[in-house]
Amino acid sequence: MVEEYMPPKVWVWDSENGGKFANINRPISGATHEKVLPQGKHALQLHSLATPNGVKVTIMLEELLAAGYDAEYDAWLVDIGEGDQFGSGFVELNPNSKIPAMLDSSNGQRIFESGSILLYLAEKFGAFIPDNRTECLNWLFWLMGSAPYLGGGFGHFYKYAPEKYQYPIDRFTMEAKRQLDVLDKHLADKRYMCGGEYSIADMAIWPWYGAVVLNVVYEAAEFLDAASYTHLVRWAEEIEARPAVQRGKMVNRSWGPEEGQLRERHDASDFDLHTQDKMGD
Ligand SMILES: N[C@@H](CCC(=O)N[C@@H](CS)C(=O)NCC(=O)O)C(=O)O
Repeated sequence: MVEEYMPPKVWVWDSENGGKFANINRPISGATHEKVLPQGKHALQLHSLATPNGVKVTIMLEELLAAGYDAEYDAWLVDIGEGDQFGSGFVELNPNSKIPAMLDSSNGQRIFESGSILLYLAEKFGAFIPDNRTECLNWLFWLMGSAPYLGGGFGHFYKYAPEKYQYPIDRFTMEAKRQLDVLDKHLADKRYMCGGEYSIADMAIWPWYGAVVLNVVYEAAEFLDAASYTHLVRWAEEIEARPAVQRGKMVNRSWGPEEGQLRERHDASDFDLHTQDKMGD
C-alpha cells in the first residue's frame, strides 16, 4: 500500500525529487547562463537532439534534400542533459527551452515547436503538404496534442519513473493503446496518414508511434501488444526503410552505436565522413 500523499497548501519545489530528469527539470523558465549559439554557412540553422521531437525535423530536411530542394542546413547538437537548452542564445530562439529550434537566417525568422518547424519548411519549399492541406494539419495537430500522453505520460511512468506505480501506468497505457488504435484504424485503407501522399503528418507521427511499435522507444512493444496493430506496423516499417529517414535519425544523435551518430551535420558528405566512429577521440 503506497502511503497517501496530501498536497500542501502551496507546492514547494524539491529539486531532489524529479526522478530521472531531476537535473534538467525546473519549475521556472529562462536562461541560466550566457551562451552564444554557433552559426554555420547555410540559411537553415537547426539546434536539436535526435529525440523523437528532434528527429521529425531532421527527417523533413533530409527528405527535402532527397527530393531535390535546396534545404541545406547546419545541425548543432543541444545536450539537454547538460542544460544547453538554458543557454541565453538558445532561449532567444526558443523561450520554452526545448529542442528542436531553428533559425532561418535568410529572413531572421526563429521557429520553435517541432510541428511549427515542419509546417514552416513545408510552406517555405512547397513540399510534403498534400492538396488536402486541412486533413494533413488535422493529423499534425493530433500528433502535437497526443504525443505528450505517450511520452510524458506512458513512457515516463512505464520506463523512467523511479518506481513502477500501477495507477499512472494503467491510465496512460489505456490512452496510449487508444491512440495506437486510432492510427491503426485510420491506416487500414491508406498507405500514408493523408492518403497516397507521404507528408509532414507521417514525419511527425512516425518518430513517436512508429518508434513505439517498432520497439525503438520504451521497450514496450510487447506490453502494448504492438504487433496487433498490423496496419500501423506496416506503415511504420515502410517509413523506416526510407533512406532520408535513416539519415534523419542519425543527425544530432549522441548515443547508441557510433556509426549511427552524426552529432553535427553541416554537409551531405558528413554521413560518410563524420559519424562518431570516424571522429577519433
Ligand atoms: N512540443 C515540443 C516538445 C519538445 C520537447 O519536449 N523537447 C524535449 C526533448 S524531446 C526537450 O528539449 N527537453 C529538454 C527539457 O525539458 O529541458 C516540440 O514538439 O517541439
